[in-house]
This record gives sequence, structure tokens and C-alpha cells, in this order.
Amino acid sequence: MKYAFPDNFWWGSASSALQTEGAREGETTWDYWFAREPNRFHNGVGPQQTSTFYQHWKTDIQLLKQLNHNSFRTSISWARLIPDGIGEVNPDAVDFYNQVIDELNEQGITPFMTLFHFDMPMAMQEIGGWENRDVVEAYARYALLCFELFGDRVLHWFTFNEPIVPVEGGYLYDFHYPNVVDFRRAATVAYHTVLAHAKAVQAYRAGHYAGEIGIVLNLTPSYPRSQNPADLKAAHVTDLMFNRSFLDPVLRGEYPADLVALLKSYDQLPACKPEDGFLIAEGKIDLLGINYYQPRRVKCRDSAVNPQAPFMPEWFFDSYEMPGRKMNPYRGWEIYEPGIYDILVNLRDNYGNPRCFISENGMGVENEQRFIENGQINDRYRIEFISEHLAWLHKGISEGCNCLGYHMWTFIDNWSWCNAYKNRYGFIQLDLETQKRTIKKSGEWFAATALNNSFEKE
Ligand code: BGP
Repeated sequence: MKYAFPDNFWWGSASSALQTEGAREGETTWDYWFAREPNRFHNGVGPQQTSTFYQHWKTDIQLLKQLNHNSFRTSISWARLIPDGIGEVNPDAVDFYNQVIDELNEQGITPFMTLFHFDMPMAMQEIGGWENRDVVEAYARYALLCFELFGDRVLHWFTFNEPIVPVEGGYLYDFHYPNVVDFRRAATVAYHTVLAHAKAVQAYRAGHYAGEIGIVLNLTPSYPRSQNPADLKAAHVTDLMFNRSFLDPVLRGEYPADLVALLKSYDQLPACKPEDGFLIAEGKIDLLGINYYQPRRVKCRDSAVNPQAPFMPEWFFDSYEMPGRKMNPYRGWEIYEPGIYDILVNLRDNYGNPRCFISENGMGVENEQRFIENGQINDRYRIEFISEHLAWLHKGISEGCNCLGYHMWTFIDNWSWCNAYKNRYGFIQLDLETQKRTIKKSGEWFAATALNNSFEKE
């Protein structure tokens, strides 16, 4: 069967500043943490060892062109642009981002820019990071500066990438700095992130820039083990905590009342100011980026909660390992292609069918060298992964979902936070030692699909 996509469908991929640029200027929490605890990072590889986009941006953009991208998302590094987060602007960073943006536009590749992709300037973390409202103000100033500097040529802005991940990693589950385990502080970080997002949207609207502004959320549909009311309740609470905690404010301009009531009943609500509600209502977006990697399967808890243990989302559910589920064993994530369709249908039916696109989807695989055939990685599994997700995406579009594009994670194999280079996601293989780039089979497949705006599959 032939799967054809609408005209002007966005074909591309996503990356982020910290994961690709190298040549770090302006310390982030990652640099600080890596210097102190390198053992937290796979094989002790830290954020200095990247795919060197800072040096090779021009030839990399040629490669994007070769992959027939018509759009590409990356991020601006707050710490590179304003090393202490709030003071002087670094002119080299302005030059760098100007050159990248201009070159992308010249090559017919529409730049999509994220303002914050997990990379908190260390100077901002030292004053409390997202727990401190001064950091919200500093972020708003940074966002405005980006709009003023680049807003004439960047027409698609994203305030945050997966804002719930720094909340989970840094304040609940110990996989990002500052390794705090404290729900109320996590809720404060999440809340202030939403305020920062809304301030950036407000500034963008006030400046009457030509483009549009949105956010990128990692949406993980919550599937209950069964239709038993206890399982349904577990799925409802996880949806509230992990999806709707950001989805509702940015699309509806307010938090779900039952989420607020739940947190209130456990005394976990962040400190709110009366004027916050108006600000959040102004944070409604034009465009939603959806990162989809895996579903979340849950069931009701089998055991009572230990009242001495820290309050956690897991007080309300257990993870459910569905028999027969398909796994990506390297990342430990379930692969469930219909999830992409379920997300789109939920947005269509419950959120007014917003303009959206898949901003990340991908498959990290370890030791891909074993798949080399005639000098090229033959990543059949990735082609299958993409085409099966695209088939479900196509079904969503044919049923009226407002999905405008598909971006893959990622372009060139890059540095993946604590996993460093363990799992490779790219269309292009990176030899870390020589920095040689070699297009994988999936890159060729994607280039053909983008060119034809369609692909064939049985
Ligand atoms: C997303 C992030 C990316 C990227 C990707 C792959 O959550 O937006 O930055 O890293 O996941 O995940 P990981 O690197 O953890 O394997």
C-alpha cells in the first residue's frame, strides 16, 4: 500500500545544542555534574564529546539537505548565549546561531528552534534553578532576546523540550542534576516551568513576530492493564501527572481541576500567586510538538504505600508489564506504534484538534557496527520502526487529525545524557574518534520518503 502525506508535510529530524555542539562556553548543570560524578555517565563520556556541530555545522547542513529535510529542529544554548544566564550576551554565540539559521534557510530547510532542552546554565541552578522565580524572569529575558535576535528568520519556536523530564530526572527519580527526591519541589519546578513558558509566549505575542510559538511535550499514553475500575483509576492519575500536567496548561490555559485537588489533598501543591492564573491562560500555544517513544502501561498497586517513604507518583499505580509487549531491549522501552495514533485522536477529540507534529520518534540501538554491510549500517529495524509509526500517523491524518509533520530523533548519532553514546539513534553514523559521518540505510530510506512525500509498505 502507498502511504502519501499532505502537501508541505514537514520531513526532518531533531537535535539539541548540548547534545551536538561541543566547544562548550557557558557552564551548564551537565558540565558541572559530569566534572563531579563522571561515573553517572555511560563509559565516563561527558557533554564535551559531541558530534562537533559547532565546527561542522556547514557540512552537517549539507547532509541534512542530502537527507531531503525540509525542516530541522535544534535548540539554542542559553548558557552559550548568556553564560551567566542573566547578564552579558556572548557575541560569538550570536554569530554562530545567525550563521546556522541563515544557512538552513538558504538551503531550503526551515529552522525550528527550541529555547530550553534540559541545559540549565549552572549560574541559574546555583540560585535554585526552576525553584526560583528569578530564574523564570531570567528565562523570559533570554527568550525575548532570542526573538529579537533571530525572530525575523526563525518562524517556529518552542519554549521547552519535554519540560517534565528535568522534573522527573532532577527532583523525583535521580537521573538529572540536582538529584533531589522531593515531590513538592518537583511540583514547584514543573509549575515555574509553565510560568516561564507562558511568559515567553506572552513576549512573543507582544512583539508581533511573524511566526508561531509552541512547546514540545513527550506524551506517553497511559494504558490500564484492564477495565477494572482500580486499573482505570491508576491510568487516570498517571495521565494527569505525566501528560496533562503540561498538556492542559499549554492547550487549555489551565490545570486539570482533579490534578490540583489530588496534590492539594496530599499537601504537595507549589506556592501560587493570584496573578499566575492569568499568565498561564496567556500561555496557550500555536503549535504542539509531540515526542513519542513509548506508552505507559499501569495497574493499580498491589501493596500498601509505605507512609515513611517519600511521596511519589507511584503511590497511585504500579507499572504493568503486558505479556507479549514488543521491546527495544537497548533502551528498555516498549515499542507500540498505535500509541502515536491514540495521541493524535486524543488531541483531536479532547483538545480541539490543535496544529501539531511529531517532533521526535526514534529507536536507540547499541553496537550498530555489527550491522555494517559494504561499509554502511543496514538498520532495517529502524526503517521498520519509522514506517510502522508513519502508517499509524497516516491513519490519524486520514481521520482528520491536524498533524503537520514528522521529525525523527535524530540526525547524526549524538550524546544522549547519562547514556552518552551507548544507544545510537541517528540517520547518520558517527565515528567518535575521527568524527567521520556515514549515512545509514535508514537515512537513505528517509531521504526517498521525504522526496516522494510518500512510501510503500505491505
Ligand atoms: C528525548 C530527548 C532527547 C533524546 C531522546 C532519546 O527524551 O528529547 O534529548 O536524548 O529522548 O532518549 P535517550 O537519549 O535518553 O536515549
